[in-house]
Amino acid sequence: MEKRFYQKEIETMDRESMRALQSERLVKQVKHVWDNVPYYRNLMEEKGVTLDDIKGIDDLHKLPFLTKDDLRDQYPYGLLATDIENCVRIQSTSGTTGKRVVAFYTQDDVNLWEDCCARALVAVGADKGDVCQVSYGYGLFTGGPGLNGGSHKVGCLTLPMSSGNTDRQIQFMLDLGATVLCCTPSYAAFLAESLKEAGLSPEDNKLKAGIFGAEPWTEEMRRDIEKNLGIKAYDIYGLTETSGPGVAFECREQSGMHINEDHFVAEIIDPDTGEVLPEGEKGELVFTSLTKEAFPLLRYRTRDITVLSREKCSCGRTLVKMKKPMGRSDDMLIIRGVNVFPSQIETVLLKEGYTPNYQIVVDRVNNTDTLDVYVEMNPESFSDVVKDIGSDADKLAGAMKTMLGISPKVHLVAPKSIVRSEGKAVRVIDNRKLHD
Ligand code: DLL
Repeated sequence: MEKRFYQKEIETMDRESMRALQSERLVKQVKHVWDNVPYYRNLMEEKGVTLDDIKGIDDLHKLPFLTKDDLRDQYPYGLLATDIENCVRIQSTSGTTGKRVVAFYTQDDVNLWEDCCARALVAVGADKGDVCQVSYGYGLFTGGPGLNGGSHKVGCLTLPMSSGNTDRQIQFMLDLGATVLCCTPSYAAFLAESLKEAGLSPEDNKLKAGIFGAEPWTEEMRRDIEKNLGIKAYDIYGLTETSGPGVAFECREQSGMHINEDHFVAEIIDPDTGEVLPEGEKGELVFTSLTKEAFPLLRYRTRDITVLSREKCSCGRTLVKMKKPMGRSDDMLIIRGVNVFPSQIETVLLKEGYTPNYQIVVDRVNNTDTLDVYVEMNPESFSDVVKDIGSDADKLAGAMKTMLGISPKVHLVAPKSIVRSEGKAVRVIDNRKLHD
């Protein structure tokens, strides 16, 4: 019979036992942080919280929040909770030098992270004998390494393709008979199109399931990918700060992602007040790690907006489910899987001698994100008609690529031609319509 669970006892644990496990682990995790991370200990002290106040999961709300700014401030070692000699790995967020967050892992941390990814793979039907094509990027990005490790644990034959080189992806997919595909949803859609262009139909590949995440995607996109590749497409969620993919994963029911609650406790808060909201209400997702050695995070504000649900799931898992993230409470954009902040674009413009009058237009064409940046020229360069506007735009695009890691299309426009709004400037127009 097909295996349905990777760690059945945990994945189907009754609520009371899970809360007891979480309580026990939380107390230990908080002590570990208190003893080893002076920065967080200070935050606790400022809030008047001591170790005695944290007796179990019901006391979680007493702890102070951590934000991405804390992580950046403390770059690189400020939140490390173990000697660096005990660490065997770092991973980092996509984005730029200024915005990078570095996460550290001990061997045990890697092990538990890979278990989480293995749970996701087994939930979609992967098993020994499957051929798992991992087409997330390998390297600092967590997607490739995480699913690679999970695939090994399940016993699949792992194809560590990394992203890009579509011809080779297709060649291995077909020649080696890949049955499970792991990549971003936009790359899955692109692969599907490329197969079609090569005159291949869904029956020509052996794929049965795909695990797609790292960026928002819609139900329509899911249906398209399923039809064009002839597979079932599943969502997976995670963030570098909390280890990477596998914090939450979809099961056969395809209606939200089960959170690996034995390793990560989820709360939903009001992003404006920080108040914890009752289960079922929409708000910002906050995670507390329970088992991490090197880089534990207590009450980390993800900025992702979602809803939690404890409705019974037909797959038999009792782990709480989160809906697809419905946007973010900060201004971060995810473009082709890369985290982009409008402020980075502004920094480049100012550095290159432009005014900060700009507008970012993001769209999705043929399932690939596009990034157009409209920038007003200075009156001086505008009157200089002989100047080659095209080469100026290319130069600016190059500088932005260096900062962002992805190439925008830059359009230099006449001074004062970008509409000024009365309130906050509308810096970003996102036409991707990824959410209801
Ligand atoms: O994207 C980890 C990952 C890799 C997840 C592979 C799934 C698959 P970061 O680069 O740190 O880590 O970006 C984390 O990406 O806060 C969300 O805003 C967004 N995100 C991740 N998964 C999803 C998803 C990886 N399934 C940020 N749906 C998170 C929507 C997602 N957004």
